[in-house]
Amino acid sequence: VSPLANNTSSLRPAHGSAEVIAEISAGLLAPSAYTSPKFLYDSLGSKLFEAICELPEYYPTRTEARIFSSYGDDMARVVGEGAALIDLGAGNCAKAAALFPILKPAQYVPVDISRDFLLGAVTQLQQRFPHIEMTALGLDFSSGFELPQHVQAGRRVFFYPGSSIGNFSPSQAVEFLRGLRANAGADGGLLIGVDLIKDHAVLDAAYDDALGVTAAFNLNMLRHLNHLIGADFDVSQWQHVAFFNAEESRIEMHLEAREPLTVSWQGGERDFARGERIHTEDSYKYTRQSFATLLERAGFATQSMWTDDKHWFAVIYARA
Ligand code: AVJ
Repeated sequence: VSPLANNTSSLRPAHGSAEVIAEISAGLLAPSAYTSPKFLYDSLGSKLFEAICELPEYYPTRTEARIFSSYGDDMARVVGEGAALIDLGAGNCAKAAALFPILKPAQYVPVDISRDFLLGAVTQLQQRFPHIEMTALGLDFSSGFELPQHVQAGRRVFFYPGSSIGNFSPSQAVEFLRGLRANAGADGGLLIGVDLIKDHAVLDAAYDDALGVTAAFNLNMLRHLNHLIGADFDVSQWQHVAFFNAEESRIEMHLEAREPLTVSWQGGERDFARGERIHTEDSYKYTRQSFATLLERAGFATQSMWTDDKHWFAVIYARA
């Protein structure tokens, strides 16, 4: 059985849909230009993100992995076996795969906007774990999505590691998590990774590394936009900017024009002054208490939390 659920590759246009073009245009034409961070992830973007996870400055992936390996058995007891594990933003599926031996899911449903990258990963994974029923969904889950009929209803465990919840504002996060809770089933829940507030220099370095991999990751969005909306961004005219905004408790990433320039795309055009920016990503940081409160607001009842010695990152299981 092919793990590919929405097998539409032959029907898909090479470029973005009219909806995607309208969404991106609206952001680029706003008084302060912005784009959704989901457009960071074409195939190259997904690979650059994998490289980011290897950087000494980018502590979240490594810290979270350490929490999983230290407390995995404890987590497995709390989560229970035989769930449908729904992996949001699965990417290369490595985090979930590492948990299969202890969580023993019956079904695995990885979801990722970077469809081709995801399918490559799942095809390999299905061979390593033939007894787990796998269904890959290549879609944007940020605005809600439907699970296929055959995904068991009673015990759905949403797996949302890596602190990707940080891409939502806190109020958007509550709304998104409410939707997950409503779909988890009576015995289901949410296993989620959250990045915690820490020394600002540590945060800044994690999003502006010495090698410039995060800069390449951010700038690659312009190449992706050229493809999606037929834009003519010249990457060399832009630079990566990232910093912790303490008032908002978030890392902000921007692309800043190095010189006055004009960008045109299908149905749009805009001038940028030197120093003008496109806001490309927010990555909200929480305290253990502020995130527990956010989960409560989303309707989750009981919570178990695991963290590292320095309290840099937290993994939480919240019961639906
Ligand atoms: C995948 C959203 C968790 O916010 O840390 C990494 C993305 N951006 N470096 C994060 C990201 C720049 C990452 N998430």
